[in-house]
Amino acid sequence: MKIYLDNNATTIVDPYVFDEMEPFFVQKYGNPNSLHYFASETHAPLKEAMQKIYAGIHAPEEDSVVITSCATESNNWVFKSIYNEYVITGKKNHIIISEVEHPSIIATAKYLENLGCNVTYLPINHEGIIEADMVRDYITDKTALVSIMWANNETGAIFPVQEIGDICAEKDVLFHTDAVQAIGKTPVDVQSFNVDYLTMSAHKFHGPKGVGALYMKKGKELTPLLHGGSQMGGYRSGTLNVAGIVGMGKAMEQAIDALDFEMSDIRELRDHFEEELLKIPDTFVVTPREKRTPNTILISFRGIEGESMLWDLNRSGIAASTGSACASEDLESNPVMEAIGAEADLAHTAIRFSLSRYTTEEEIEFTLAVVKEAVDRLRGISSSYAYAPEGHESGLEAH
Ligand code: 7TS
Repeated sequence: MKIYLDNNATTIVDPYVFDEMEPFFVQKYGNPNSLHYFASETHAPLKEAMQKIYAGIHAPEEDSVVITSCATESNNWVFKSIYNEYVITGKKNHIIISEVEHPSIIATAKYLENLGCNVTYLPINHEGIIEADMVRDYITDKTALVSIMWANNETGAIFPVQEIGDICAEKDVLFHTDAVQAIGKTPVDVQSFNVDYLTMSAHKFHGPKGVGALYMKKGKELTPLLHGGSQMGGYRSGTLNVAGIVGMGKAMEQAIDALDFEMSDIRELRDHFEEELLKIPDTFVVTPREKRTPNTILISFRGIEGESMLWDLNRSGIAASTGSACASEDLESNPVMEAIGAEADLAHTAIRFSLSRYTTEEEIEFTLAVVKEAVDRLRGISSSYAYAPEGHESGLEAH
């Protein structure tokens, strides 16, 4: 049996999405900007796909959705655009982010710091959540942008974007949210709160890899990223990724259709999985379940290196993660666990299980049995577990 529980890294392409994309490789392969039949037969599918993306986030027609190659690009773009529009021009020079943003935000912020921008990295609280009031405390008249993710990819923690958006609007500061882990897991409606820019990625909601998007509210600035053509309103030139855009549109439609299922049935399956995992002694989960996306569990097994657990799981055909795939080739501890102040040995023991609407009960029962066996085996040979003092403080609360 092969079991995929790493859906925060990427997801299987929905078969309906694949079907919808397929004709655009060997049949309808025209360049949409050409002046013949091959071009024109792509126009309606592209328009329809864009409408589905707009509808998925409730974006009004006058706002912009610019297609990119991935969320990393969307995130880089917003930050570098802010640098161009505000920092170089001397208008403002400060950006606020959380210290648990995805590396595509943190690394870009650090890059801009080297270019003279001031960056504030807000800490998370003991539940792994950013408190909106903290954003207010750090905004100054030099703050150009606040960028706080909607849902954290490691823990699934949902951040208070509504309140943060209100604070930014009140202080006249631009607000960007990386909604990569929110789409398809919680309702996303850009008209229901104050947001200026929002990042998405198709492969996180059963769409293809290599296509993402950046939403931008009407009247906001964005420096063109790629020059040389008129595509995407001149913001991002280059021949359109027709199959990718069609796929992203269909994936968005499917994700919205499946949202209730995700928020009820998948949540229930996740909760059952987590309850059973927490029956294993010395296990810890940071963020309370009701404050998380319905599909994610980040759990620590004291005394067991995350990588050892992954090895045992992988041998049984189960794919999980010790955190973001972007960082997991080195044996670093989990960044969220560190940010929360967990002691180093516990930060190294975190395993992320992320479910999807394709995850079955049978897969979860099998995984539970494998995890229990792995815990017994690995604790049996773990010197750190054997020597852990009684009543050892974890820095975390068990849930
Ligand atoms: N933002 C968030 C919140 C993410 O979780 C990821 C990918 C990205 C941006 C980057 O997306 P991409 O479209 O550029 O690939 N996160 C993960 C992860 O948690 N494990 O592997 C990739």
